[in-house]
Amino acid sequence: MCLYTITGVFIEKFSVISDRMSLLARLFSKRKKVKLAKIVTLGTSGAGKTTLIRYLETGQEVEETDTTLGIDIRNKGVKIGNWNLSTIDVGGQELYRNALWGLAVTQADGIIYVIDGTIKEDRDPEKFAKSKLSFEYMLNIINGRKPILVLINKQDLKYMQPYNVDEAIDIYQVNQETRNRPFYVISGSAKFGENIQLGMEWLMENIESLHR
Ligand SMILES: Nc1nc2c(ncn2[C@@H]2O[C@H](COP(=O)(O)OP(=O)(O)OP(=O)(O)O)[C@@H](O)[C@H]2O)c(=O)[nH]1
Ligand SMILES: [Mg+2]
Repeated sequence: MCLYTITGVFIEKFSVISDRMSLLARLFSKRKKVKLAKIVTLGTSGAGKTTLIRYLETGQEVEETDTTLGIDIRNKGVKIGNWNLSTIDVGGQELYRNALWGLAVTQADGIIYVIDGTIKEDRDPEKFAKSKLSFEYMLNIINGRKPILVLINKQDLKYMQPYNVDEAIDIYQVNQETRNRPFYVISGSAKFGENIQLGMEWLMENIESLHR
């Protein structure tokens, strides 16, 4: 009898607590779920990959950066909407390209390929050839479904007359149909954050549709 009463009170209290817990659970489930994704930045040395990541982390103009030696992985350093992004920033020097790019892209949900728009064929044919070669290298190592945001960077350096989007698409042959890939090409400035949000929105939408 006594045991029954105690058990009855316990059950009653437990059901009140569990009701409250389910209310909390329902409230929390209404909050947008935080999602995780991994972004890899690729491009020749000096193109602006690290600068771009610093901009995404801080939203502020980026001061000088050091060249990346090897791979710099930062966990959840970048937040965009309800996404937490881990960034895998790979050095663009040839040594790292050959040894590490292939490894890094296997981890990627999305790729940001940064091209220094001020590297032009007439001004610096050697750097230009290297820049084109690196772009082709990247396409050869990436699985065709992963979205690739291409940033034609350093548009703030007006006096250098950087390539615009149409010129870059033509020169680097960034053609969605012939290359059969999800590309999006933007021109902008990693240093000042120009146009970066637009590009990131496209990238996250495409990553999201792959996750569905
Ligand atoms: N004016 C201008 N300078 C930039 C921009 N993005 C990068 N830079 C400069 O370009 C140089 C190289 O930038 P990084 O971001 O270190 O280049 P990276 O691609 O990470 O190079 P590696 O680490 O060697 O592969 C630095 O002096 C940056 O300040 C930009 O949008 N505008
Ligand atoms: Mg770097």
